[in-house]
Amino acid sequence: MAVQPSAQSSTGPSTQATGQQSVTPLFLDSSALSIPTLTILQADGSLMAGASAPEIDPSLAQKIYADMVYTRSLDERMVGAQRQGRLSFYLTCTGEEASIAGTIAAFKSDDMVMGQYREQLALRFRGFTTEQFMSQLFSNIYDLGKGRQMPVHYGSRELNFMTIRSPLATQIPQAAGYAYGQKRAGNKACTLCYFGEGAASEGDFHAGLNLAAVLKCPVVFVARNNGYAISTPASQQYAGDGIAARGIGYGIKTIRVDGNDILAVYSAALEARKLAVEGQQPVLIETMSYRLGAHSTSDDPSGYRSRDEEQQWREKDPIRRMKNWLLKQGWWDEERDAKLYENYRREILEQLKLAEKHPKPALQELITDVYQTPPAQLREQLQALETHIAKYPDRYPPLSPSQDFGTDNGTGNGTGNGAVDKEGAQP
Ligand SMILES: Cc1ncc(C[n+]2csc(CCOP(=O)(O)OP(=O)(O)O)c2C)c(N)n1
Ligand SMILES: [Mg+2]
Repeated sequence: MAVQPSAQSSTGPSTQATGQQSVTPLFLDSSALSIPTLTILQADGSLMAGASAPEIDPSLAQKIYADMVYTRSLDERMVGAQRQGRLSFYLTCTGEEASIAGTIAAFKSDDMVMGQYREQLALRFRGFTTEQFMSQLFSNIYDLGKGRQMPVHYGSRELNFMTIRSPLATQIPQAAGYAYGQKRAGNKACTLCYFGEGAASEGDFHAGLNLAAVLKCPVVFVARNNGYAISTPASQQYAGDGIAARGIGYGIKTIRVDGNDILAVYSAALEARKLAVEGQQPVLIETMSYRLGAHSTSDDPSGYRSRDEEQQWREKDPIRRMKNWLLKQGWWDEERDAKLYENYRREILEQLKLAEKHPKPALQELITDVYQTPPAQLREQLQALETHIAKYPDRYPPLSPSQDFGTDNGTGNGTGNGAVDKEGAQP
């Protein structure tokens, strides 16, 4: 006999199951859930039979494409710079450009973005300049983060892009909470939160999704399923049906899309934002793609996956697929394409050369902007660091000249102690 749920009070927790009752024990497995993958665009740039492209302006389509090309160029150049010993570390978005471009393009500039570390394209879409990328990567005096973070941990208050943090999945409950704030403010903005399928194994993923579902927070979660968490393939990360199945489990509207298909990602993201803002609820998009590059410049994928596998995915390149569609639309040509790559390469190289020559922030910057008046132990540590660097000067890069620390003026913007004013500064 089926167990009957107890009667519900109007205020008590809901234990009422939905669906039909059964009179024999029936255990469900993942076959009970069949999650389709939205695909619109084929490799040759034509649409799938019966599919239609989302409404999109030629100029927006061209911008999306240009930003994808920009990110690919930036990634190639910066991996090269790391190999030359000019940069300590880098992470690419290579292969996943459509997952980022198609989502960010569907959101408004006052929507908050919380990324993992492979979403530089979202920043670019919002106007982050090459100079700003380089300043962060080289931790120079113009870095908005004052050189305190590892490379690729970008952030921009102006562009509503929350600073990237290293501990995986921490952005997920933060995004739920931030979106709850947006809901309470009633400002019709939402939060766009990116993470990898590996990060979805963290407890924070479950806490964040459940929080967002129960409190009906306007947040769109984008799970970039790129097949790997460093060297661990997705097949060793979970036994269920990807990340999408979990969204449904939490009572969140969920869609799975071909992450190499810009039109599929964009149309899903447009709808997702609408559901989040107009319906005041969370949404989950799982983008199925592949991390074409190494996990980071500290990784070598040849030890854990085959060249054949990489080649199969290279053939599904999201940038080439979009270009083929643009060409078919008559919105692009080969001459413009060649120029675009050439201009980006030149611009990135020029800015790289400039950025690496600028000094690093003054040491005192390490302890500004946290406390109005830095406490004694921080001052002591700074003093010890200064003594250490003075002893081994050739081991450290040139720093911006130290100023007398004096008393902080309490502005909390790092400009009250004589350090370089990076907010307003231009090289
Ligand atoms: C809490 C925590 N555990 C482990 C790590 C080390 N780590 C950095 S990236 C990564 C893999 C993440 O994989 P995924 O979420 O799929 O993102 P992808 O790199 O594939 O984009 C791991 C284990 C970390 N940064 N934080
Ligand atoms: Mg991954």
